[in-house]
Amino acid sequence: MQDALIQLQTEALAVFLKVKTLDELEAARVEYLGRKGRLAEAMKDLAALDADAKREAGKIANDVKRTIEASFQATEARVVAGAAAERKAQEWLDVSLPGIAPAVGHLHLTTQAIDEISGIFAHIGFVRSRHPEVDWDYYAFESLNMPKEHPARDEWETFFIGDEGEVATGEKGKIVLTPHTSNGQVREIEKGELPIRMINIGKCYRRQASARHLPMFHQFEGLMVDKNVTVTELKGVFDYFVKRYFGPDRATRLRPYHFRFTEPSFELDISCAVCEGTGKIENGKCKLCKGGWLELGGAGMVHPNVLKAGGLNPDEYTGFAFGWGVERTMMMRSGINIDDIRTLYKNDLRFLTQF
Ligand code: FA5
Repeated sequence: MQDALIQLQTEALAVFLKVKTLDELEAARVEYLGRKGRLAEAMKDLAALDADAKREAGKIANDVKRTIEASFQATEARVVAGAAAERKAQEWLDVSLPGIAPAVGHLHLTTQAIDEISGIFAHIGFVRSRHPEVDWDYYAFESLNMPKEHPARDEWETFFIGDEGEVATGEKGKIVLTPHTSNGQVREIEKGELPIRMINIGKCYRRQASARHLPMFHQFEGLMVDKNVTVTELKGVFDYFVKRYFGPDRATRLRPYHFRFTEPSFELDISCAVCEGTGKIENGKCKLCKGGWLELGGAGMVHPNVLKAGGLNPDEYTGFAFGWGVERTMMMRSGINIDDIRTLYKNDLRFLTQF
């Protein structure tokens, strides 16, 4: 019995000496000092001894227990101190070293342009509004004087939302990804808060992809509706915007055009900065423009049928609207010289970090 106890002690001390982690320590404690551990097992054998032998062996057993417990405590102190030292070494930080500057990004150039454009219109009282980018074709076409099946709709190369080949329909017709921000016109008029000075900037989608076309792009749509609004106000707002955004030397002109939802309709041109509106450069024709003018976008006086669709009496109210592409407008000003408009959205940092 005594030999067995001494043997157990020798073994336990050797095991504790080898312990390196808290997990190993716990396993060794359970093995030797646990309620069902080796020492507890050995103590059970005491019961079978006679009184003298029991007293003698009991004394030895208590000594062995104290020795193993002392070894456990010393090991625990050693392992805890070792773990702390290791953590300290790992977490050590030289605060005197120069820092690593995090890479700071910036807003995408389209977002910068949107902020600037809305700021310019805010100065003349145009309030930024938001209208759905997924909408019923009623707002994208029908309310804009383009009845169902009207061929004018074709120009908008529209994406329809569908489910397994079936075009989804709702309360007000088929569901489309808005091909222009003009869907906001009747939605804004329907609010019934007059006069209206709205600037609606949003994403538009068309089934187009080329060096000059993006399948997803942005437009900014202006709408002014009040009593006695005329083409003069349209021209004034256009002039104001062009001088603020492109510079005080740029001239503007309206060119007759056709849209179903404006009457009369115009294309708006601005004078070319390269040839200063002359169409000529030193050794010939200006390559950037057509005869001194660059096309910015469409506009016109809101068609009476559109005012009616929004619940207004066209004999009482008039208005103008315009809708221009953010990306094209921004590229025209900055002179960003890219041969493919899709470069804007390729997420190539070599391009984006330049702006
Ligand atoms: C329209 O979308 C009319 N809703 C504009 C309008 C509004 C007219 C209000 C009258 C009154 P248009 O299809 O021409 O018109 O598009 C307007 C502008 O959006 C274009 O001049 C161009 O700058 C931009 N744009 C059109 N399609 C694309 C495209 N796929 N990628 C990039 N820009 C585009």
